[in-house]
Amino acid sequence: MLAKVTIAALLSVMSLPALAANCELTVDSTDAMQFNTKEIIVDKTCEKFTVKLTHSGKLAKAAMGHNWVLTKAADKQAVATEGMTAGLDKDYVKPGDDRVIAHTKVIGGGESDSVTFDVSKLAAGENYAFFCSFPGHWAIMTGTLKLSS
Ligand SMILES: [Cu+2]
Repeated sequence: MLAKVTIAALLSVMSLPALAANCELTVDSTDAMQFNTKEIIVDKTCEKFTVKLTHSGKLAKAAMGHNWVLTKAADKQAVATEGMTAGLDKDYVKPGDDRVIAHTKVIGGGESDSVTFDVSKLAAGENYAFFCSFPGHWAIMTGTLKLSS
């Protein structure tokens, strides 16, 4: 009986780190126009979620700049297309675009930027997309984001 209780207690302690929600993620981008992740699941127990974007390449942001933009999947193409004309000084995001849930600034090689957003902005069952809105990048540099069920 004693041994059984001890094992149960040990197991519950061991499983604690797995239960603690991870509410931040680093996404790396490269000179080869890639993100290192294609799918992000946001734990619904997170109040806020932070994405840190890094750029492990060497090219300047005017040539191979990247940002991380989050929208509903259905809004991705329009937001990316309209963001393109906003220009680099607006981080290729149309000012005041309320379809944009979160975005970082555009960074170049060796740089990084972070963005934190309220998880309450995400709805269960909705399909979200993240992408880079630098001209010509959004079709390749993209992935899905969902709220955990
Ligand atoms: Cu990019």
